[in-house]
Amino acid sequence: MKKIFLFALVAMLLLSACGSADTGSADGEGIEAHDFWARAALKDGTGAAYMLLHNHSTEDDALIGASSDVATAVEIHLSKMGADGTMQMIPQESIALPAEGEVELKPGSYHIMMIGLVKDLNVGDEITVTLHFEKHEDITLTIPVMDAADMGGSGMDGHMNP
Ligand SMILES: [Cu+2]
Repeated sequence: MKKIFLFALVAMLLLSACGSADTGSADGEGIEAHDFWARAALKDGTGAAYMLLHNHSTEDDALIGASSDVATAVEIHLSKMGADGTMQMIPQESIALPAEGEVELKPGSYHIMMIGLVKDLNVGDEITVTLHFEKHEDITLTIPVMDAADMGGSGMDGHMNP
């Protein structure tokens, strides 16, 4: 009995760890952000946020920026393996969101970089990040802070991660 209860509790925790924000209308229009999370990081350092962006509309769109009150600057980056075998980050002006397509922001690839954190981002905290799009209205997400090691992304962005 106790085992079953524990299993249910773990399942509940896992479910609650995954965010989803649908700003589209009931007929599945618009842009949706799924499975967003941010890596734990220290004050004055850099943090990163990841998510799946789904463009349900029949029009191409693009993520053109993001803002958050937890950092002095927020940029869109792409991590890429350089010729010398080290991970490099290249600032992006935008990420294309093709009509009826999806783009994954994940460790080792696209991410939202938060530079100059004004506070520690501890596992279990929640941060507010607003996404800006070329056409779609802003989407504001409440993003849970997770341990990157649990998300399969430790140290993959070329940052000095703890
Ligand atoms: Cu970065």
